[in-house]
Amino acid sequence: MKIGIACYPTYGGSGVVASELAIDLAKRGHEVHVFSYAMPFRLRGFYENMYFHEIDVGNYPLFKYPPITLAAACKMIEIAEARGLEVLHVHYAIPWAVCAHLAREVVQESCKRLKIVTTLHGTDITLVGAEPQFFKMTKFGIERSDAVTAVSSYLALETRKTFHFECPIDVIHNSVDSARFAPRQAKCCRKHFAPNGEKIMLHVSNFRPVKNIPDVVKTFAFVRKKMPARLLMAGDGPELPHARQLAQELGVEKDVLFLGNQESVEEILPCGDLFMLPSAYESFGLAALEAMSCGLPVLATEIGGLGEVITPGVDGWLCHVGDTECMAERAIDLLQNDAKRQKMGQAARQKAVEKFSPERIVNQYEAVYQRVLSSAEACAK
Ligand code: GMT
Repeated sequence: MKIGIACYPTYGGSGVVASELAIDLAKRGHEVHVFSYAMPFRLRGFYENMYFHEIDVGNYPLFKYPPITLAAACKMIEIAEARGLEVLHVHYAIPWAVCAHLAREVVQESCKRLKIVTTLHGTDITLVGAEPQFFKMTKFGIERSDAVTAVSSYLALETRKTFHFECPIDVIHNSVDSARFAPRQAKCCRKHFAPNGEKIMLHVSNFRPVKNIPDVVKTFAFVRKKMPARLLMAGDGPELPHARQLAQELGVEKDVLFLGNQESVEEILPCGDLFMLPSAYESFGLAALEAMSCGLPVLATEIGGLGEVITPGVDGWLCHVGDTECMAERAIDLLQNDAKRQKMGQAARQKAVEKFSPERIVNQYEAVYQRVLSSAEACAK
């Protein structure tokens, strides 16, 4: 198949999902064209059958705001016509689904069979899409797609409720490469981070407010009162300065290491004992899955799609949003009980390998592409 994939390039799960899918599809022999305004960070490297098309808005002085949506649609048209794209798979309804519909309207007759698959990752629906000014455009983007997929059953349900959307939504979870995200004793930098044998708690995110970063620090401060421990925080974003300040206020700044954006979190995760994701919302929680694949139990919130990733008492625990005492109690119990923690870590790894393998997930996306290509229906409706 000839497949176009549009996504955001920034640090975040949707770009990761889109990039890894593009690579796997190219490895399977499909011709894959990725559209974004910068190279997505997990796409780097050369892959046969894969092409990257940078969306360039130019710098025409008349434009106060460069028209990224039009630039993206123009790039899609150019490549759809030049390469005969069959499917445009867009990751986020806003703006990519809308760009894809515009492109389809414009392409030559020979490309009219171009099908549009929209994958919903969460914040497009729960935050951006439901904002009054974007609501109708997001609904349009979704309704005119030939197929819509969501990264969790929870998100599929939310989409139905928010947009009164009655068409089928394929639930296709995030995946993890368990060979890359794997427990690693030998290469681990544990001694560097915890030279005195302290236990290591970890958090990885883009430090947006939705990640509830202060709760990571508060939970750690509770734990630190009871036992020697270190907190590693990888990533960067608007909440980072606040987190530093809070660590200082709570007197734990010496034990909290802010690592900044890291391209290879798979080298850091195996050094830890426990992963924390206390988000206020999470449609799936790819960061949790990557930690599980490295053999770490996860402490997260009972929210969104996290219950589809973590089984409480088996491979982690879920607490109510904001309940840092619950998180700290669970953390202390696990950190003080090696056998229990290791058992949970093994269960986490096993689930990642068995349930969320890229092979399984890519098969599901391929099946969606095949279905839309063989269907005469123009829309998901
Ligand atoms: O979580 C983020 O800040 C990034 C965001 C994104 O749009 O890239 O991630 C979303 O998509 C991921 C991949 O499907 C999911 O695993 C994340 O749970 C989801 N984030 C939220 O729902 C907050």
